[in-house]
Amino acid sequence: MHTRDVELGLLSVLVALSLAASTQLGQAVRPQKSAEGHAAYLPIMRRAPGEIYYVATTGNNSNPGTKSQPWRTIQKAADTMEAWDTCIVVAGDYYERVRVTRSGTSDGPISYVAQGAVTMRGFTVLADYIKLTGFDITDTPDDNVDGFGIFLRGSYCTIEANYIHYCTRGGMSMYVEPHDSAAVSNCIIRNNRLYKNAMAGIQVFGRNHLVEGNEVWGTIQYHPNWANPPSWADADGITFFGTGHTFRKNYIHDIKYGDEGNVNPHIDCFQSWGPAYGIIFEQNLCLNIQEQTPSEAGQGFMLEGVSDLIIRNNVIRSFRDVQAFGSDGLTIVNNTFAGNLWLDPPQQGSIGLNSSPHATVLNNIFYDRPSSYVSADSASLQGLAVGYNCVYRSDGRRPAGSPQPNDLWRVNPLFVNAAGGDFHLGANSPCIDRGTTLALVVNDMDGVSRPWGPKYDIGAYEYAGTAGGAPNSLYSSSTR
Ligand SMILES: [Ca+2]
Ligand SMILES: [Ca+2]
Repeated sequence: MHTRDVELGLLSVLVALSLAASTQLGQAVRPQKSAEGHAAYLPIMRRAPGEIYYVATTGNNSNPGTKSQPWRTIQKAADTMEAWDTCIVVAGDYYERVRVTRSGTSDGPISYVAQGAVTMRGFTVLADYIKLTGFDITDTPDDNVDGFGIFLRGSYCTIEANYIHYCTRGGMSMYVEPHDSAAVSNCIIRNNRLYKNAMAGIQVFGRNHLVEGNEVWGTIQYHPNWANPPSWADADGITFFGTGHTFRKNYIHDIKYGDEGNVNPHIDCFQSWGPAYGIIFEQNLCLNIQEQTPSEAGQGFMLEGVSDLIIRNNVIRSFRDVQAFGSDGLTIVNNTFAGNLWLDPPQQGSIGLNSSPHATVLNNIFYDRPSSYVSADSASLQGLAVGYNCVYRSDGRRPAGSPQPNDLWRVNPLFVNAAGGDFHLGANSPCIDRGTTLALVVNDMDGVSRPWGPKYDIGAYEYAGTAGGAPNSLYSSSTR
């Protein structure tokens, strides 16, 4: 994944450089699409990796697609472009749904770039090595495929910096059968904003995707333009299936009970009903601290039939943090779970394990959790490792449940500003250097290396003296 990041970063540079080149230059030095080694072309490709086409609302599809004579539709570009090519879509309202069926190559993706505010009805991508950047997508049709802002069935695609809102079926879906099929793999979903879409901001299927830096809020169960919705629709942040994914630095917030269409939305920041296995969640911020009724309340993770998940360095604010049913091997380490005492009386534990053995719950802070911090049925006691957690109620009352080995039980973690939502550890926090060493936790919510000082801290943030403690600027709320 890291190697691929570097490669894609290089390609981004190549595309950026190509934007400065004239179309004529691009034509003159276009690399051959043969089986020959591409290394020999690198010096040329750095100047112009492919055609640069233009689309504008003032254009015409009989034009050559140059800057001075642009095409009228993005679909024309989709039906024309080949590997290495880029289309620049000039600002305007296109009101078209684009179907992408032509693939790029590993070293020459096909790129669609919005230049300014480009409003359109989204993409159905049935191809590999595609990049979509910067589109404003809404008003999708009432359709199980085209109803998503972006429907993606392909591999090695990059979906970046798009604003996808109020779409009839959901913000984005990578649906595939079986859910862990390699036919949809190795994509990057980064820095998109997904507002008020049906069911979920992002639905992830397939293998080995990186889902990073996205903001999801305002999801609704039922879109008014969805004629016959199923009875099982929820309003969630991200739903996930498949294997090998990393979910990092996503910000999920303000999916609300009582919003339009939210009757019984079962709101979770992350949900899966499997299969889903071998997946990492890190540095995400989930704000879902609300309840409709005592049994219908916001959750961090709702898991069923999943295995081998790593949940580390996240800040989760919800009614119940991780609810697991029929799952195996959940590793929940170095998170900060901050609840709210008005959510009394409690339901099941903050971490609720039902027929879910081999769980690990270490180095977490449970702050103002009215329920037991871990609740495990007899089947879930098998292989359960729990301890080194900090558990505290700000009203001074004894938390439900009982302390586990090496816990800081009824010890105030002394956050920088809990009331203001800043859960960095203050300089005098008793959680500093009180965690256990965990090989699979190498940094913290901010990316600070662990351990700072002699030992691991408890919670999502490692105290790093003057080097740390600043509010996390990654998560600034949208102004929509
Ligand atoms: Ca849900
Ligand atoms: Ca430390």
